[in-house]
Amino acid sequence: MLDATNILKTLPPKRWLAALVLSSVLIVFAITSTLLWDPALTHCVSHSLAGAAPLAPVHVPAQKSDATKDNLSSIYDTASLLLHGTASRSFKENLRPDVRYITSWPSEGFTNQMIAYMNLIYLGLVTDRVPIIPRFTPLHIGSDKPELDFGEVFDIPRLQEAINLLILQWSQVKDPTSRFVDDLGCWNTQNSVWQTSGRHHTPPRSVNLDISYTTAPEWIRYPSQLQNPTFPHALFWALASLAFNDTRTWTPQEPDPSPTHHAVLPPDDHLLCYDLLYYAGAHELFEFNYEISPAWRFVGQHMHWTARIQQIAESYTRETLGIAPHAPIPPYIAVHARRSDFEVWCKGVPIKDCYVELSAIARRVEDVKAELLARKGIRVDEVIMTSDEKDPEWWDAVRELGWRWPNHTRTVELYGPWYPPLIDKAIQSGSLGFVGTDRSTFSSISLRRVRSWNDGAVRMVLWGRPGADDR
Ligand SMILES: Nc1nc2c(ncn2[C@@H]2O[C@H](COP(=O)(O)OP(=O)(O)O)[C@@H](O)[C@H]2O)c(=O)[nH]1
Ligand SMILES: *[C@@H]1O[C@H](CO)[C@@H](O)[C@H](O)[C@H]1NC(C)=O
Ligand SMILES: *[C@@H]1O[C@H](CO)[C@@H](O)[C@H](O)[C@H]1NC(C)=O
Ligand SMILES: *[C@@H]1O[C@H](CO)[C@@H](O)[C@H](O)[C@H]1NC(C)=O
Repeated sequence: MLDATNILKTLPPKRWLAALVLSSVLIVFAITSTLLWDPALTHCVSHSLAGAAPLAPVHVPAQKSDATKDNLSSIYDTASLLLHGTASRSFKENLRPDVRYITSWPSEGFTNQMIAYMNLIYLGLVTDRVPIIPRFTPLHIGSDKPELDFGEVFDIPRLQEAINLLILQWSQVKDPTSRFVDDLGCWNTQNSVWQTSGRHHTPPRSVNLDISYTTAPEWIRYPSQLQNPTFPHALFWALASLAFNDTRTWTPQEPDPSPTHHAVLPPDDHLLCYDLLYYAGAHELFEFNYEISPAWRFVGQHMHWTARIQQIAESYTRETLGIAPHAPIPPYIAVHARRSDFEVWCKGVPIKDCYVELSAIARRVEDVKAELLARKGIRVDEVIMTSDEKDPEWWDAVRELGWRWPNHTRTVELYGPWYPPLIDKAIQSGSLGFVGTDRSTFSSISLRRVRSWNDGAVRMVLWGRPGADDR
């Protein structure tokens, strides 16, 4: 890559001055054009260059009504810009020809789905398309459980404003009770690695699609994963390039027929669709674990809880700490001890020697306290434990440390099956110090929130054998 400093190095000494003047002019020009940059204008320009018909803006309109913040109905106002009307029988009836859309499907537990949707929205930014986000789907908590709208959890108006991109939910596009099965052509980004398993990702039941998949080219993969693929990670910009025609010098594979109607459809250009974006990143595997994560920095950190989730979590926090309903919440440290089904990682090590140890957690809590005192001059005494552990003896040991935990006895009954972990996540994200369990995505995203939102002190505890966290 050539940048200003490299240009200087490659020139003979006498021409340095000229190059310096030239690069200064270029820098001034770059700064001026950045200052004058108008997202709406650039948007139109980039699309007219592509030779396509003029598109409706996918960005947040300049004159917003005052009612946008924390007002669920304003989400539906935004939909009126991007759809023909209210949720329809077939999604195709509702898409506007002058808007381009992008979508993808869920897999695994809540956090995996949240990461996949964060990546979907980031790819929406990268491709200038409106993301249509599926509901959270009960793949781990039992298929008899209800699906959950993204907008019930995350504050979409605030997100749209922060990232300057409009967002839709599938439940706005297609009536979730519609029995109509739409056909759609999508990219299969997983199969070239996990070929044998037939892992065709499916949308939530309420979206009701019959999908014809086209296997994406091999070069979407991380170079490091081509030879010895462990995880089917794909690169954001390689995925994005599938949305553009003018660089396409290759011929896509034949689409697989859809399972129900045996429709053979190339990947749709109006509603661009990928099977799964959980394994996507720019440079690192499982990139949400690292500060570099562009999906986190450009999207994830702007996915704040809805006011309702925030209020519920705060009332649980107050109850846990034993403070009055409207009293201010003191700074606290949150712990996430991920146990329950993590024995898959233990590989023969007995669970009692494998799972994250309380003594190791307690050491990291002390680290966090010390950092908060040194860095912020704040003494934090309160520690809130959150965990999926069921064993009452383990909880007795937590009590002996002087720590407390939210009482979820009535949470499912009051709010439904998604809420115990949601409330625990929101409690974690409100902490000034966070201690999580290594290899848990649940912990990892809470760690990111505490860093991005609260400038908090954070640690991950290692585990897998006795003394795993000794360092
Ligand atoms: N209520 C509650 N549930 C938890 C907690 N930790 C884990 N779970 C449950 O275990 C699941 C973990 O799955 P996931 O979110 O994908 O995270 P990961 O498996 O830790 O990477 C969650 O969705 C919860 O159902 C916790 O601290 N509190
Ligand atoms: C929400 O927005 C709608 C229209 O934008 C408005 O009529 C309504 O009063 C708002 N509700 C609240 C609670 O602010
Ligand atoms: C890509 O090519 C297809 C078929 O030629 C065309 O229908 C579509 O509009 C093109 N997409 C873009 C973004 O130009
Ligand atoms: C938790 O809540 C339930 C029901 O509200 C209550 O009966 C129980 O005593 C509470 N447990 C603790 C430890 O406070």
